[in-house]
Amino acid sequence: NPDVELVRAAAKEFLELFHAENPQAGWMGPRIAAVMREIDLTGTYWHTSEELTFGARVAWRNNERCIGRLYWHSLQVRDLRTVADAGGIAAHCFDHLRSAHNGGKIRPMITIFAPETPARPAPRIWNEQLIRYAGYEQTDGRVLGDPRYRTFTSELIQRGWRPPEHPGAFDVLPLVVETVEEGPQLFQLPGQSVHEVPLEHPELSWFADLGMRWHAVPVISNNRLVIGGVSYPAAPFNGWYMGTEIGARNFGDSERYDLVPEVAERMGLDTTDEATLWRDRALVEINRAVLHSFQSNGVSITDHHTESRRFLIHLEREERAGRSCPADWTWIVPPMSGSQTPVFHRHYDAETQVPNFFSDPDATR
Ligand code: HEM
Ligand code: NRG
Repeated sequence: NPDVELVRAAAKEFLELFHAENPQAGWMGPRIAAVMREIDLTGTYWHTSEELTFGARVAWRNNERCIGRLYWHSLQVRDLRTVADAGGIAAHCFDHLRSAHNGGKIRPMITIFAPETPARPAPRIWNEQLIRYAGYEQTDGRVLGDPRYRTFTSELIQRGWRPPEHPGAFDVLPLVVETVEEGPQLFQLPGQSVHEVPLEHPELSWFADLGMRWHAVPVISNNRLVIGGVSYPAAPFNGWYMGTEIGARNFGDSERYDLVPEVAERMGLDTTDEATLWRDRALVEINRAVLHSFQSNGVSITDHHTESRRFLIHLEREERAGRSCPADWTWIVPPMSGSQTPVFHRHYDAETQVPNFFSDPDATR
């Protein structure tokens, strides 16, 4: 069976890496032999909790798109592989949000639910992140809320989700957890799990009147974690935000909250002439507001200059450890002031390494 051969090869490669980097774990010979027997019998195998923790950390270390990898070794791993029912998964996701928020001092964390096995398909989380805002298509064709989730929002409504009586621009969507036995199940997030930061600007007092806000913790919930030939489709993880993700993309993109024209208008800029760089000037102020508001609310956040410098330190450390560090320039370079950050001015290794996280189109509808 070719599938089983692939699992055997991937398991062997991972266990060799695990033992090479964890000499205290003892000799790998007996462990590899036991895993090969287990794969022959069941088509898969069960990681020890040390293997699981190491595998999740290395998946982060290997992810080409992430600029925040300097702290890969500090990832906290919650082993919840025995949880496979929709209600249990939702409840533990809400715990994850509370515990990762940690009063504002955000902890990088991953919760790993039941793996894919030949005997039983793994549970899945449909949402791209645990906290996402609804996007409602209005009669004039405009969208109230986050246009990125317009289709997802209408599907949830069809499946019985009732939006608030007065829909707003920041309505938190319910979590959808699917298992083979139960099908997709919807869960409203409890208030204590949703921490948000209202936005204000350090100088422009009218900025607060825009009524913008964003959630404190980004928990990506639709990536597949793959370790040594074992696949964990439900393994939500978080770090903290880099300001540009919110200020430049979520608020700046014309397909998202599209705030640049309105802010430029309120700043009194000449928007009839591109050469005044009104877009750039407004974008900077939106990003200042994001960093300022998170900081004054005591919520962890990083700016793109600091994070770029840290990433270069990470690259140096990886090189010193004798490892290549794959990176995708198009994801690493921040979406504003790229050439002002050191990550812009260099090339990166490109080949994909495992363990890793894979964007999983299956998991999102
Ligand atoms: C992507 C920063 C922690 C895994 C990204 C991106 C940024 C970022 C800026 C690009 C996002 C985009 O352009 O949409 C950070 C920071 C962290 C952090 C500042 C603070 C600790 C983590 C952790 C993990 C992780 C803990 C996993 C354990 C990833 C992955 C992607 C990513 C898989 C690609 C996501 C995708 O394909 O959409 N990160 N990250 N990051 N990060 Fe990190
Ligand atoms: N841009 C997305 C989040 C992507 C991942 N970013 C992180 N990940 N910082 C957004 O919601 O804007 N993380 O694990 O910290």
